[in-house]
Amino acid sequence: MAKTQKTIITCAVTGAIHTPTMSEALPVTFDDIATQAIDAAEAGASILHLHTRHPDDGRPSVEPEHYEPFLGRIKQSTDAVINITTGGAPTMLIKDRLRAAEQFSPEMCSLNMGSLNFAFHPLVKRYDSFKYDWEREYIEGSEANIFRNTFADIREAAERLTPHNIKFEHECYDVGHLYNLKFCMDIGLFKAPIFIQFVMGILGGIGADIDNLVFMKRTADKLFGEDYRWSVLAAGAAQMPLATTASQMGGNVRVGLEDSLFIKRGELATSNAQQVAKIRRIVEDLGSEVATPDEAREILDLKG
Ligand code: KMH
Ligand code: ZN
Repeated sequence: MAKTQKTIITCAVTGAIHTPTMSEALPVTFDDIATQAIDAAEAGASILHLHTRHPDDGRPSVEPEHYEPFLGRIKQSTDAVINITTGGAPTMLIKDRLRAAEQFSPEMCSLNMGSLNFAFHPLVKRYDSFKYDWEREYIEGSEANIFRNTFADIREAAERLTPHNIKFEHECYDVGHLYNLKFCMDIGLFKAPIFIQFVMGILGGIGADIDNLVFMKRTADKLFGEDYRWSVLAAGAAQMPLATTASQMGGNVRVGLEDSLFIKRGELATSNAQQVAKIRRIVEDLGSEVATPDEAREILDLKG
Protein backbone atom coordinates (compact mmCIF):
# COMPACT_ATOMS: atom_id res chain seq x y z
CA MET A 1 0.00 0.00 0.00
CA ALA A 2 1.26 3.49 -0.82
CA LYS A 3 2.56 5.50 2.08
CA THR A 4 -0.18 7.67 3.56
CA GLN A 5 0.61 11.23 2.50
CA LYS A 6 0.23 12.67 5.94
CA THR A 7 -0.12 11.15 9.38
CA ILE A 8 -3.55 11.34 10.94
CA ILE A 9 -3.52 11.70 14.72
CA THR A 10 -6.58 10.40 16.54
CA CYS A 11 -7.01 11.30 20.18
CA ALA A 12 -9.09 8.93 22.33
CA VAL A 13 -10.05 11.27 25.11
CA THR A 14 -11.46 9.22 27.99
CA GLY A 15 -12.62 5.70 27.04
CA ALA A 16 -14.24 3.33 29.48
CA ILE A 17 -11.33 1.45 30.97
CA HIS A 18 -9.42 3.89 33.09
CA THR A 19 -11.04 5.08 36.28
CA PRO A 20 -11.04 8.42 38.05
CA THR A 21 -8.90 7.00 40.85
CA MET A 22 -6.06 6.22 38.46
CA SER A 23 -5.21 9.73 37.27
CA GLU A 24 -6.48 13.18 38.02
CA ALA A 25 -5.90 14.08 34.40
CA LEU A 26 -8.53 11.64 33.11
CA PRO A 27 -11.51 13.71 31.97
CA VAL A 28 -14.76 12.33 33.34
CA THR A 29 -17.07 15.34 33.64
CA PHE A 30 -18.78 16.74 30.55
CA ASP A 31 -16.86 19.97 30.96
CA ASP A 32 -13.48 18.23 31.21
CA ILE A 33 -14.23 15.97 28.24
CA ALA A 34 -15.09 19.04 26.14
CA THR A 35 -12.07 21.06 27.25
CA GLN A 36 -9.60 18.23 26.79
CA ALA A 37 -11.03 17.27 23.40
CA ILE A 38 -10.78 20.85 22.17
CA ASP A 39 -7.22 21.19 23.49
CA ALA A 40 -6.27 17.88 21.84
CA ALA A 41 -7.60 19.13 18.51
CA GLU A 42 -5.62 22.35 18.89
CA ALA A 43 -2.52 20.30 19.63
CA GLY A 44 -2.88 18.42 16.33
CA ALA A 45 -5.48 15.66 16.64
CA SER A 46 -7.65 15.64 13.54
CA ILE A 47 -9.95 12.89 14.86
CA LEU A 48 -11.48 12.82 18.33
CA HIS A 49 -12.59 9.35 19.47
CA LEU A 50 -15.21 9.99 22.14
CA HIS A 51 -16.83 8.03 24.92
CA THR A 52 -18.94 9.56 27.64
CA ARG A 53 -19.22 9.09 31.38
CA HIS A 54 -22.03 9.13 33.89
CA PRO A 55 -22.34 12.50 35.62
CA ASP A 56 -22.79 10.85 39.04
CA ASP A 57 -19.44 9.15 39.41
CA GLY A 58 -17.63 9.01 36.08
CA ARG A 59 -18.51 5.41 35.27
CA PRO A 60 -18.77 4.58 31.56
CA SER A 61 -22.01 5.56 29.86
CA VAL A 62 -23.40 5.21 26.35
CA GLU A 63 -26.49 7.34 26.92
CA PRO A 64 -26.95 9.87 24.10
CA GLU A 65 -28.04 12.44 26.69
CA HIS A 66 -24.57 12.14 28.22
CA TYR A 67 -22.95 13.12 24.91
CA GLU A 68 -25.11 16.15 24.27
CA PRO A 69 -23.47 18.47 26.83
CA PHE A 70 -20.07 18.28 25.13
CA LEU A 71 -20.62 17.30 21.49
CA GLY A 72 -22.01 20.66 20.43
CA ARG A 73 -19.29 22.51 22.27
CA ILE A 74 -16.55 20.47 20.60
CA LYS A 75 -18.09 20.96 17.17
CA GLN A 76 -18.37 24.71 17.70
CA SER A 77 -14.78 25.09 18.85
CA THR A 78 -12.94 22.71 16.50
CA ASP A 79 -13.05 21.37 12.98
CA ALA A 80 -11.97 17.92 14.18
CA VAL A 81 -13.64 14.78 12.91
CA ILE A 82 -15.96 13.36 15.57
CA ASN A 83 -15.66 9.62 16.11
CA ILE A 84 -18.15 8.16 18.59
CA THR A 85 -17.48 4.80 20.21
CA THR A 86 -19.74 1.85 19.57
CA GLY A 87 -17.57 -0.21 21.91
CA GLY A 88 -18.90 1.58 24.98
CA ALA A 89 -17.64 -0.60 27.77
CA PRO A 90 -17.16 -4.37 27.69
CA THR A 91 -20.11 -4.80 30.06
CA MET A 92 -22.57 -3.24 27.64
CA LEU A 93 -24.72 -4.71 24.90
CA ILE A 94 -24.47 -3.78 21.24
CA LYS A 95 -28.06 -2.58 21.03
CA ASP A 96 -27.26 0.18 23.51
CA ARG A 97 -23.70 0.79 22.33
CA LEU A 98 -25.02 1.84 18.91
CA ARG A 99 -27.55 4.40 20.12
CA ALA A 100 -25.31 7.47 20.32
CA ALA A 101 -23.79 6.94 16.87
CA GLU A 102 -27.27 6.37 15.48
CA GLN A 103 -28.61 9.54 17.07
CA PHE A 104 -25.73 11.91 16.32
CA SER A 105 -24.64 10.42 12.97
CA PRO A 106 -20.98 11.47 13.30
CA GLU A 107 -18.46 11.24 10.49
CA MET A 108 -16.85 8.21 12.15
CA CYS A 109 -17.46 5.62 14.82
CA SER A 110 -15.49 2.69 16.18
CA LEU A 111 -16.53 -0.87 15.43
CA ASN A 112 -14.95 -3.78 17.27
CA MET A 113 -14.29 -6.70 14.95
CA GLY A 114 -14.41 -9.65 17.32
CA SER A 115 -15.05 -10.88 20.84
CA LEU A 116 -12.22 -11.21 23.31
CA ASN A 117 -11.35 -11.67 26.96
CA PHE A 118 -10.78 -8.00 27.55
CA ALA A 119 -8.43 -6.83 30.29
CA PHE A 120 -6.02 -4.01 30.62
CA HIS A 121 -2.63 -4.75 32.16
CA PRO A 122 -2.34 -1.54 34.21
CA LEU A 123 -5.92 -2.02 35.37
CA VAL A 124 -5.15 -5.47 36.69
CA LYS A 125 -2.01 -4.28 38.44
CA ARG A 126 -3.80 -1.43 40.17
CA TYR A 127 -6.71 -3.55 41.26
CA ASP A 128 -6.11 -3.02 44.97
CA SER A 129 -6.31 0.73 44.69
CA PHE A 130 -9.83 0.75 43.26
CA LYS A 131 -12.45 2.56 45.25
CA TYR A 132 -15.69 2.05 43.35
CA ASP A 133 -17.74 -1.12 43.33
CA TRP A 134 -18.24 -0.84 39.61
CA GLU A 135 -14.52 -0.94 39.16
CA ARG A 136 -14.29 -4.14 41.15
CA GLU A 137 -17.15 -5.62 39.16
CA TYR A 138 -15.33 -4.75 36.00
CA ILE A 139 -12.66 -7.25 36.89
CA GLU A 140 -14.65 -9.85 38.75
CA GLY A 141 -18.00 -9.89 36.98
CA SER A 142 -18.29 -13.15 35.12
CA GLU A 143 -19.40 -11.51 31.90
CA ALA A 144 -17.50 -8.28 32.31
CA ASN A 145 -14.27 -9.75 31.04
CA ILE A 146 -15.83 -10.88 27.81
CA PHE A 147 -16.04 -8.07 25.31
CA ARG A 148 -18.80 -9.42 23.11
CA ASN A 149 -18.64 -8.56 19.43
CA THR A 150 -20.19 -11.51 17.63
CA PHE A 151 -20.81 -11.58 13.90
CA ALA A 152 -24.46 -10.89 14.69
CA ASP A 153 -23.42 -7.82 16.73
CA ILE A 154 -21.20 -6.61 13.90
CA ARG A 155 -24.00 -7.13 11.41
CA GLU A 156 -26.39 -5.18 13.64
CA ALA A 157 -23.91 -2.29 13.73
CA ALA A 158 -23.49 -2.39 9.95
CA GLU A 159 -27.24 -2.48 9.35
CA ARG A 160 -28.09 0.30 11.79
CA LEU A 161 -25.21 2.65 10.92
CA THR A 162 -24.61 2.14 7.19
CA PRO A 163 -27.64 4.31 6.31
CA HIS A 164 -25.83 7.15 8.12
CA ASN A 165 -22.77 6.82 5.87
CA ILE A 166 -20.51 6.74 8.93
CA LYS A 167 -16.91 5.61 8.33
CA PHE A 168 -15.98 2.82 10.72
CA GLU A 169 -12.76 2.71 12.66
CA HIS A 170 -12.55 -1.09 12.49
CA GLU A 171 -10.86 -2.05 15.74
CA CYS A 172 -8.86 -5.26 15.30
CA TYR A 173 -7.31 -6.62 18.48
CA ASP A 174 -5.68 -9.61 16.89
CA VAL A 175 -4.89 -11.12 13.52
CA GLY A 176 -8.12 -13.14 13.56
CA HIS A 177 -10.14 -9.94 13.68
CA LEU A 178 -8.67 -8.97 10.32
CA TYR A 179 -10.07 -12.20 8.92
CA ASN A 180 -13.43 -11.41 10.57
CA LEU A 181 -13.37 -8.05 8.80
CA LYS A 182 -12.54 -9.66 5.47
CA PHE A 183 -15.41 -12.10 5.93
CA CYS A 184 -17.79 -9.23 6.73
CA MET A 185 -16.68 -7.45 3.57
CA ASP A 186 -17.15 -10.62 1.55
CA ILE A 187 -20.76 -10.91 2.71
CA GLY A 188 -21.36 -7.26 1.87
CA LEU A 189 -21.48 -5.62 5.31
CA PHE A 190 -18.71 -3.10 4.57
CA LYS A 191 -17.31 -1.56 1.42
CA ALA A 192 -13.75 -0.45 0.64
CA PRO A 193 -11.97 1.77 1.35
CA ILE A 194 -11.91 0.78 5.00
CA PHE A 195 -10.04 2.20 7.98
CA ILE A 196 -8.46 -0.31 10.37
CA GLN A 197 -7.22 0.43 13.86
CA PHE A 198 -4.65 -2.18 14.93
CA VAL A 199 -5.32 -2.42 18.69
CA MET A 200 -2.25 -3.78 20.41
CA GLY A 201 -1.43 -4.67 23.99
CA ILE A 202 -4.88 -5.42 25.38
CA LEU A 203 -4.73 -8.58 27.46
CA GLY A 204 -6.88 -10.94 25.38
CA GLY A 205 -5.55 -9.54 22.09
CA ILE A 206 -2.20 -9.42 20.33
CA GLY A 207 0.83 -8.18 22.27
CA ALA A 208 2.28 -4.74 21.58
CA ASP A 209 5.58 -5.24 19.81
CA ILE A 210 7.05 -4.43 16.43
CA ASP A 211 7.03 -8.02 15.13
CA ASN A 212 3.31 -8.21 15.82
CA LEU A 213 2.66 -4.86 14.19
CA VAL A 214 4.50 -5.97 11.05
CA PHE A 215 2.48 -9.21 11.09
CA MET A 216 -0.81 -7.31 11.43
CA LYS A 217 0.18 -5.00 8.58
CA ARG A 218 1.33 -7.85 6.32
CA THR A 219 -1.88 -9.75 7.00
CA ALA A 220 -3.97 -6.67 6.23
CA ASP A 221 -1.99 -6.12 3.01
CA LYS A 222 -2.71 -9.71 2.03
CA LEU A 223 -6.43 -9.45 2.79
CA PHE A 224 -7.25 -5.91 1.68
CA GLY A 225 -4.57 -4.95 -0.84
CA GLU A 226 -4.65 -1.23 -1.57
CA ASP A 227 -8.14 -0.76 -0.22
CA TYR A 228 -7.47 0.18 3.34
CA ARG A 229 -5.94 2.83 5.58
CA TRP A 230 -4.59 1.93 8.95
CA SER A 231 -3.62 3.27 12.32
CA VAL A 232 -2.18 1.87 15.52
CA LEU A 233 -3.21 2.23 19.09
CA ALA A 234 -1.10 0.51 21.71
CA ALA A 235 -2.15 0.26 25.32
CA GLY A 236 -0.09 1.55 28.20
CA ALA A 237 3.68 1.85 27.92
CA ALA A 238 3.70 0.74 24.28
CA GLN A 239 1.58 3.70 23.17
CA MET A 240 4.27 6.12 22.01
CA PRO A 241 6.84 3.58 20.78
CA LEU A 242 4.35 1.77 18.54
CA ALA A 243 2.73 5.00 17.36
CA THR A 244 6.19 6.18 16.33
CA THR A 245 6.88 2.92 14.51
CA ALA A 246 3.49 3.01 12.79
CA SER A 247 4.06 6.54 11.54
CA GLN A 248 7.39 5.44 10.06
CA MET A 249 5.66 2.49 8.36
CA GLY A 250 3.20 4.79 6.62
CA GLY A 251 0.40 4.32 9.11
CA ASN A 252 -1.59 6.67 11.26
CA VAL A 253 -1.58 6.95 15.03
CA ARG A 254 -3.94 7.06 17.95
CA VAL A 255 -3.01 8.41 21.36
CA GLY A 256 -5.08 9.67 24.29
CA LEU A 257 -5.83 8.87 27.89
CA GLU A 258 -8.27 6.13 26.85
CA ASP A 259 -5.29 4.04 25.79
CA SER A 260 -2.53 5.18 28.16
CA LEU A 261 -2.45 7.45 31.19
CA PHE A 262 1.28 8.07 30.82
CA ILE A 263 3.45 10.54 28.96
CA LYS A 264 6.56 8.45 29.51
CA ARG A 265 7.55 5.53 31.65
CA GLY A 266 6.56 6.22 35.25
CA GLU A 267 5.15 9.69 34.59
CA LEU A 268 1.42 10.33 34.30
CA ALA A 269 0.32 12.56 31.44
CA THR A 270 -1.19 15.85 32.47
CA SER A 271 -3.71 15.89 29.61
CA ASN A 272 -4.70 14.38 26.28
CA ALA A 273 -3.20 17.40 24.53
CA GLN A 274 0.19 16.63 26.07
CA GLN A 275 0.18 13.19 24.42
CA VAL A 276 -0.99 14.63 21.10
CA ALA A 277 1.72 17.30 21.20
CA LYS A 278 4.34 14.63 21.93
CA ILE A 279 3.42 12.33 19.05
CA ARG A 280 3.05 15.31 16.74
CA ARG A 281 6.56 16.45 17.63
CA ILE A 282 7.93 12.95 17.03
CA VAL A 283 6.13 12.56 13.68
CA GLU A 284 7.33 15.96 12.48
CA ASP A 285 10.87 15.50 13.81
CA LEU A 286 11.08 12.26 11.85
CA GLY A 287 10.15 14.01 8.62
CA SER A 288 6.42 13.41 8.19
CA GLU A 289 3.57 15.87 8.23
CA VAL A 290 0.46 15.74 10.36
CA ALA A 291 -2.91 15.80 8.59
CA THR A 292 -5.41 18.56 9.23
CA PRO A 293 -9.03 17.53 9.82
CA ASP A 294 -9.90 18.27 6.19
CA GLU A 295 -6.93 16.26 4.98
CA ALA A 296 -8.05 13.41 7.23
CA ARG A 297 -11.50 13.68 5.67
CA GLU A 298 -10.01 13.35 2.22
CA ILE A 299 -7.61 10.53 3.11
CA LEU A 300 -10.35 8.49 4.80
CA ASP A 301 -13.08 9.41 2.33
CA LEU A 302 -15.43 10.75 5.01
CA LYS A 303 -18.86 12.16 4.38
CA GLY A 304 -17.64 15.58 5.67
N1 KMH B 1 -10.29 1.16 24.45
C1 KMH B 1 -9.69 0.65 23.26
C2 KMH B 1 -8.67 -0.40 23.57
C3 KMH B 1 -14.19 1.33 21.32
O1 KMH B 1 -14.35 2.43 21.81
O2 KMH B 1 -14.90 0.90 20.41
C4 KMH B 1 -10.68 0.13 22.32
C5 KMH B 1 -11.80 1.04 21.91
C6 KMH B 1 -13.12 0.42 21.85
O3 KMH B 1 -11.59 2.19 21.58
ZN1 ZN C 1 -12.90 3.73 22.63
